[in-house]
Amino acid sequence: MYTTELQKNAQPTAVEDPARVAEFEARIARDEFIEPKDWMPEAYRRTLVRQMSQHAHSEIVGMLPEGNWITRAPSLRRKAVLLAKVQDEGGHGLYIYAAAETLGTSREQMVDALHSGKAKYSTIFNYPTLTWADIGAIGWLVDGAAIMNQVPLQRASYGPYARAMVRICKEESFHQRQGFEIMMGLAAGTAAQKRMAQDALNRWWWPSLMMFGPPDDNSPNSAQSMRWRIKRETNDELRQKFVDVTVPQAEAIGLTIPDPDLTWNEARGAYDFGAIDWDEFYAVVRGEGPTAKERLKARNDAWNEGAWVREAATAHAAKRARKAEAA
Ligand code: FAQ
Repeated sequence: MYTTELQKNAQPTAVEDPARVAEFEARIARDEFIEPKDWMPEAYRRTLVRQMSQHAHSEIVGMLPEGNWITRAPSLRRKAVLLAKVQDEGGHGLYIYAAAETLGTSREQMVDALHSGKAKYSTIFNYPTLTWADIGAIGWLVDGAAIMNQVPLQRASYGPYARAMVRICKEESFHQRQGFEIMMGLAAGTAAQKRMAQDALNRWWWPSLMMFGPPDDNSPNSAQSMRWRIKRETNDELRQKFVDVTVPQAEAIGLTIPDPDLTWNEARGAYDFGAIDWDEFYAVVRGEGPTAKERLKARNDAWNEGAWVREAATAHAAKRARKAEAA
């Protein structure tokens, strides 16, 4: 995959000055933000480019499953809200691409990796949106999971990433509520509407738990990312928190989490939940998800069809620059 290749192709770095490494680590220990012009170990830079580019791609590809429903939203209000949400996701992608560029990787390189199919993006966006209730389920569960993961990233050690997350989390919080409101309406509606809401929950629940990544004992990047304070909580810790806040929400609207093993564990003060199908997760990561080909084609088509806009904007900018020079 892309990131592994990036690491393989990297030139062996000169041995890093131990004094600089020690100073960097001391800054991390003091919880200082690392800024673009500060010295940082090459491996830290590569880890950030890996995670941030995957994150930005997820936001952009994440526009597609919901975009599918803009023309079919059941009312003008729902359409306006969904349109605004999908635009927000595009904005999130742009903030994170811009933050990742401060590490010396160009937007073109990142976008090329996505369009050629080399880059990873979140598994969750390789599932289809079959009914309107899926839009509710995405807002409630997918944005809910995204917030759980992104709140700690507001304190990630790399300043531009952490600051991008502050605004993103505010917007994601609105997205989560709009999704829950859709589900609440459907669950309190006709029997057919409630069935539709339950069906969407059944299909999106397990993929939402997979969003948090592999279990901690099989997460090759976690330990180092935690040491560098890029990640502040592990995949399993965040997954557990998500289950614990979401189960009571489902109960409040009369929907059932599709997990026969779900039980409240008094001693842990947390829910025990059933086994996740990690074979499915790794298959989706490998690009075998139900809508993987469709998503990649949609991104490539949008890029190719937008070529004339990029060319026109570049020509206009060049004209303005020439005028400014002549003045
Ligand atoms: N999908 O060692 P770890 C959103 C990969 S934004 C695909 O645990 P790490 C907004 C991982 O990259 C959703 N691949 O890795 C929205 C690594 O591969 P690599 C995205 C996954 O980085 C809502 C390998 O497995 N959010 O939803 C996944 O320490 C609604 C081993 O894993 C972010 O990206 C996965 N689910 O932890 C938009 C948040 N999980 O790179 C529209 C930032 C793992 O070695 C509508 N990212 N992999 O080749 C993170 O917090 C972390 O990168 C994790 C993974 C937690 C995702």
